[in-house]
Amino acid sequence: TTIATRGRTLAFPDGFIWGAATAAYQIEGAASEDGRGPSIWDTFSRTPGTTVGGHTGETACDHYHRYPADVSLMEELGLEAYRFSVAWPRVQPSGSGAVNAAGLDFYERLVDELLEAGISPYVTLYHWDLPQALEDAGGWTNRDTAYRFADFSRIVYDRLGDRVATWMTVNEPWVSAFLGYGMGVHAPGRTSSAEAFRAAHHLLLAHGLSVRSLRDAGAREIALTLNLVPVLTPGQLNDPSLVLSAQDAEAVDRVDCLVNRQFLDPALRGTYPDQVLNIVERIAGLGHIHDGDLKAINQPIELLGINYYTPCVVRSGPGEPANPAYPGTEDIEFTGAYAPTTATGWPIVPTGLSELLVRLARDYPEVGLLVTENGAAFDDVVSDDRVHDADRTAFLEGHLRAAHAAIEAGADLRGYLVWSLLDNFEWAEGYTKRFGIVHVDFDTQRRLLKDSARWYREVIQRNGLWRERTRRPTLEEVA
Ligand code: GBH
Repeated sequence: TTIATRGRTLAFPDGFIWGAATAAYQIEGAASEDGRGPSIWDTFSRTPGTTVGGHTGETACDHYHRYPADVSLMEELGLEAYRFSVAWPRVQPSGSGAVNAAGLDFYERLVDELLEAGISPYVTLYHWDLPQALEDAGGWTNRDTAYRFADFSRIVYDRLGDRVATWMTVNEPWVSAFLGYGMGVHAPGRTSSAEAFRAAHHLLLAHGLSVRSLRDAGAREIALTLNLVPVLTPGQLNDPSLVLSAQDAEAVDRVDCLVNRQFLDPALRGTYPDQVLNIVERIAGLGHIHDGDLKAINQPIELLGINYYTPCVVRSGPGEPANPAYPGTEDIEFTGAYAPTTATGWPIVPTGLSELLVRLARDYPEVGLLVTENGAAFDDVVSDDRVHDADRTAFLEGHLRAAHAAIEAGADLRGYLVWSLLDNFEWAEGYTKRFGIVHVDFDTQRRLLKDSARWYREVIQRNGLWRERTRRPTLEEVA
């Protein structure tokens, strides 16, 4: 790919897609309206001690009622694509069988509103809000859930497939499995490593079965979205060419296998890495992986969705206390990084994105790449109806420069979707962490464009960045 660099613009390829993303439970609210059934996130967040401040998605951004105004905002920002998720319990209140017409109607209205505004809808079919009835039957530890998901996918496709071109199956199966069933900090709040591995496999199976049923129905652009994580040692953060000791190299490889290749390899190659199989066998046994599953999971897809926030920094042991999100790494130390962090405490490492994209292009050359989430929480301050979030703009700019570098190095990156359009219900953090480029006042539901949104609008307009870095904020502005 050669990229035109017109004058002072660092241009992205023609046709590069600019957009923003959200997820149903994080923005919709209206949790018990129009026949929506309960999801595991309703149950979990209503359980004392699970979310900061006891916050729930009961009202969230009230997007269920305010979607026309929100689409107008997107139009004002010049978004070309909007990635949202469909709440399974809105469409099938008990996860199987009866369809709730009002649920499908809502997504149809939203899609029509987007199309009228000239914005392409990118539909995610599962962003963590499993119908509670399915959880009561074992949730993602139950193989049957994968088949129910394929049915649900087909129901949504049959209603919207004539208007929606891009379909995404499951969002971040690693998070669902290991934070939901292993570590217990996400719904359904279970804490079993064995269950986490079974859930991971069934989420992959759900992806494969869903691709199959979407494809049979005529879908042309299908994606799997993963949280992908560059794994490296503290030393490599400072010097990427550093040669690692055999023990450190093995530690990096094992964590990479668990968080990245456990999902990439089955979906894109039809295999599990041996490292993963060894750990799964030891912790969960292999009985849940049936003959033919890897073939079912390995369906051709057009796009890989990449959610990138921060790298994972590790070195060889001692891993005390053990990291409950990574079973099988008791002899590995998760060190974190000495880098500036966002409000969630995640180190800011833009080069992680370019490394990731270049590596994916090399190791999985068949699939197109799309950044489906990238963004950051900061402690925004509203004054005089403005939010001067220079830190967020700098974060986004740094990561877009990294994305641009990866394209120049040959990565087939098709677009970039910022997380998130709106401040929203940030899962276990409740409303205390704001990722939006649009500020939301959760008392009044008033929306306010942050400075980062105004900046993003200009980036979209010029299909690129400025060659010279945006002026750094002064100390007074940061204070
Ligand atoms: C995404 O998940 C979700 O798809 C989205 O719904 C969510 O709102 C958004 O990110 C922001 O959280 O503590 O340094 O080890 C992100 C998955 C998994 C990314 C945990 C950061 C921990 C980093 N996250 N990971 S660290």
